[in-house]
Amino acid sequence: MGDVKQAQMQDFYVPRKMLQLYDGPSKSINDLWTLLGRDYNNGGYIAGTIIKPKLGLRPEPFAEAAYQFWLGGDFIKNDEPQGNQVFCPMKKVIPLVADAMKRAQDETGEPKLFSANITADDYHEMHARADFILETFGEDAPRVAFLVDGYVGGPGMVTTARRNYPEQYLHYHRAGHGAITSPSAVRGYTAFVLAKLSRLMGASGIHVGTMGYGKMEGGKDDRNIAYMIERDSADGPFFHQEWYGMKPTTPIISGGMNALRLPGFFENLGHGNVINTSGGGSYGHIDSPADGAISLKQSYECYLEGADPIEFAKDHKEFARAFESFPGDADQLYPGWREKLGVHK
Ligand code: CAP
Ligand code: MG
Repeated sequence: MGDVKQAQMQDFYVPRKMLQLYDGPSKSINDLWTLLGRDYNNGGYIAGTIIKPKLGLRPEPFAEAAYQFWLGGDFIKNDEPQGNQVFCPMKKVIPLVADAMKRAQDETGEPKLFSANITADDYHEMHARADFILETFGEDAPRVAFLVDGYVGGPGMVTTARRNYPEQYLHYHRAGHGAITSPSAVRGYTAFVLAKLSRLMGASGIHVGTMGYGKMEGGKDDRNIAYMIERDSADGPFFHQEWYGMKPTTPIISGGMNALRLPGFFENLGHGNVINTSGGGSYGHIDSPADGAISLKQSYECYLEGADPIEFAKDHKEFARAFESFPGDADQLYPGWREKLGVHK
């Protein structure tokens, strides 16, 4: 191997017989659409957030932040360090989040989804957390997804969750992956390879970055990552892959996103059948987290209608207020927005 200076896996192909040896996902975005009362095949955009700030929130403010977002949005995930912290023990916060979900569902008349971080340092602890969460959510347990930091925990942790909790949507969070997938790395494998592997392992959804529209590394062509995991037949950078009916893995779009960045993102991807989690993009909305959530949904409507975002903002208040909430983005993406929207500050 001394002759090999650098080696980076950029693609791989799985023949049909080998494909059958893998679990693949047990649940998909189609199941989430059903839970949300939407069309099974084409349920559209799922507006989500991540509870922010990442660290420091005690159980009560944490659950309050969840409630405030759910008044307008669909899906909440824990942030990666939010599993079981001394200042916010899982046993205290989870009952409060379950109660917040119930109250938000009662208040809005809409089903809500929570992706609970069960990542732990060992197998038994992960199970204990998963069981405690399902028991605590009770009748709402079907609306709970499990978030596993699959890069940190490794494929064994993902498969453990896949096989033991096949009724839950399995959310693959990839924190840390950049150490080997960054385009600046000279060895390892790419984010494309990571995503393709995750479908084999049985992830229901995995983060695929923001294709250049958010805060992380990435570019427009990364839409191929999404196509490979969501389609039954797709082209990778080198190989064509047929999935022979293996369930799809949802592209989860996250990292520095907000309502202003989404219309371009949808345009580039060509659809909006994704889960998007906008942390800062929701909690940073000038009016409220619920207004932040509504602004995200409106940006999807704007895209579907093919409307000009500034024109659309004129009769969609929450979306319009996103311009004032994220003025740096507004200046860059929509020059002249202040005059056109009559905002003079
Ligand atoms: C996003 C996020 C997600 C990243 C993960 C964060 O927060 O919670 O964990 O998106 O990266 O901690 O940065 P914001 P990726 O919405 O506030 O930016 O999706 O690329 O795997
Ligand atoms: Mg995070």
